[in-house]
Amino acid sequence: MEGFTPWPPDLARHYRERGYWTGVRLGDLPRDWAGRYGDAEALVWGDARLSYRRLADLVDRLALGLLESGLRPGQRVVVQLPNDGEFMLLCFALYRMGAIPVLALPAHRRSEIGHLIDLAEASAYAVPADTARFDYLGLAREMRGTHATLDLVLTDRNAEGDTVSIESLLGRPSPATEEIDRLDKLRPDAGSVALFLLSGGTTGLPKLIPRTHDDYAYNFTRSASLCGFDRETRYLAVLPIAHNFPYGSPGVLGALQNGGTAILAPSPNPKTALPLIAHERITVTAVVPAVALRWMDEASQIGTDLSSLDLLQVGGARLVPEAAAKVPAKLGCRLQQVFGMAEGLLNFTRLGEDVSLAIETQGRPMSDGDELRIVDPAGQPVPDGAPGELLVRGPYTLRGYFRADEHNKRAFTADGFYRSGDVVIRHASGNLIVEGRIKDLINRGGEKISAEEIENVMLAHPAIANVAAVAMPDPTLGERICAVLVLRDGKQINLSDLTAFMAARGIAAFKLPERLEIAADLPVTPIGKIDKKLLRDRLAGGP
Ligand code: OOB
Repeated sequence: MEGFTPWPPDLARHYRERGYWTGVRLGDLPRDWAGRYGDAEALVWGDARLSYRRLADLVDRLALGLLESGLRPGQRVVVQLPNDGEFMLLCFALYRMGAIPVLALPAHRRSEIGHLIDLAEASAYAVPADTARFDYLGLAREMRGTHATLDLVLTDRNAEGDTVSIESLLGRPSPATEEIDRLDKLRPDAGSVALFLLSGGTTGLPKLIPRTHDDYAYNFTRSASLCGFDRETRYLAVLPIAHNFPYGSPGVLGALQNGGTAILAPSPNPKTALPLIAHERITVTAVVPAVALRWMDEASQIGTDLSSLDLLQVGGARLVPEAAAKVPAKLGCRLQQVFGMAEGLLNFTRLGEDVSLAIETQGRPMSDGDELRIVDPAGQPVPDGAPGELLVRGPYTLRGYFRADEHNKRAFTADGFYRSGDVVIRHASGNLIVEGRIKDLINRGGEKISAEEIENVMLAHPAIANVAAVAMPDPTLGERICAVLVLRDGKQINLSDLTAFMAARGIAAFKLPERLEIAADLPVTPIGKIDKKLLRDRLAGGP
C-alpha cells in the first residue's frame, strides 16, 4: 500500500520467528472465537447481548452486505460511531473483507473528518443516525458533497435518504457456504494494514497510524495475557472505543481474545458507569486520570456495590502518586498504570509486584521485543536515572505515519526508532516514570491537542497577529488550553469570540481554549522559536 512504511524484511522475519507475529487476520477472529467460546457472552451494550457464535454470524452477514453495497477490499472507511455493538461489528466486517477502518473520535467535527477523508481517500463514512448529540448525518452528507472519493454513507440504524444502515445489512440471512468461501478468498495479508488509529498529533492535523493485522493482534493478545484477562473477565469500556487504550490495549479486543465479555458504556460519567459496574459485575476497566479522580470523589455518594471490580487501569495522561495511592481504598480494587500510545509501545505496571511501583511509576514495556532508548537532545543515551526523550522500536510500533514523508524524517531516527516526544526517567526498578514531554501538544485529561493545529485555526482570525497555544496546569484535567494572543493594532477579542470563531471552523470542542491572555509579543528561544516553556512557567505562576 502506497504511503505505508513496512518493517524492514530482516526485522519482520525476526518478529515472526520470535512468535510476536503469528499471521493472524483480525477478520478471522470472530469465527475462531466462536469455535473456542461458543455461546459464552461476548458483547453487551444497552439491552443487547451477543454470544461469540452470534457475533461471528453477524460479522459475516455485514461483510457480505458491505460488498453488495459496493465497498471493496483495500478501501478506507472513516468510522465515527459511539461505544456500541455496531462499532465492533462494522470494524470486524471491514477486517473480514479486507477494507480498512479509520477510527475517528465522536468529538471530531468537519475540520478533522474532512482531513481524514482526504488523507485516507476514504470511500465510506459511518455515522450514528441519532442526531441528539450532533447532526453526524448532516456532516456526512456535506462530506459526500465535497469529497470526491466518498460515495457511501453508512449509519448504525435505519435513516432516511441515501444511506445504507448496518441494521439493515445485519438483517440478511445467515451466509451460505459459498458466501463464506467468497469472504475467505478476500482474506488480506497478515502484514497489510488492518486499521488506522489517529495520532494525538504533534504538528498540524491528526496523523494516520497504520496498524497491521500481525502487529495489532500482538498488541491486544500480549497485553491481555499480561493483564490476566480470561473467561471470567468482564471488561467495561467507558472511554471512546476508537481510542487504542479501550479498544486494544488490552481493552475490548483483549477481553474477547481470551474469552471474556466486553460491556460497552456510552460515557465514563460516574452516575451511569458506577451502577453499571455493579449491575454487570464488571471486573476490570480502563480510565484516564481525570475519570479516576471523579470516580474516587463520587463513589461513596453514589454508593453502588463495586465489589466485583478487581482492577482499574489508568493511563493516557500523568496520574499523580497521591491520587494513585488512594485508588484501592476508594474503589476497592487494584491499580495498574498504563503508559501507551496509538503509535505502538505499551507500558504496564505488573500485577502481583510491589504496589509502590503501581503508585510511583508508569510501568515497563509489555514485550521483550520492545527496544527503548532514552536520549539527550543530541541523541546520546542519558545516564541511568536521568531524564531523556524516549525512543522506541518494536514489533507493534509504527515505522512511519501514513503518507507523511516529510514528517517521518523528523519523527523517526535513521534506524527506525520512533521519537515519542515523551521525557522519561528509568526508575531503579527498571520501570519508566513519565517526567514531561518535548512535543508541542496539550494533554487535556488524556485528550491530546496539537498546539500547531489550533494555532493555525486562531491565526485565521483577523484580529490576531500571533498566537501560542500553551498548556496551563489544572488540578483535575492535568492541563487545559490557554491561548496567548498578540493582537493587531486597535483590535480586541475575548474568549467567547475566539472559541465561537474556532468552532465555526469545525474543530472538535475539546480543542477550544479555556483561557485567553493578551501579550504585547511572544517570548522566543535563542533560535527564534516561541518559548513555550517560558510561557508555561508563567501561566503556572498566575496570569
Ligand atoms: C494513549 O495514547 P495516545 O496516542 O492518545 O497518547 C499517547 C501519549 C504519550 O505519548 C504520552 O505523552 C501520553 O499520551 N501518555 C501518558 C500516559 N499514557 C499516555 N503520559 C503520562 N502517563 C501515562 N500513563 O494515551 C494510550 C494508548 C494506549 C494505552 C494507554 C494510553
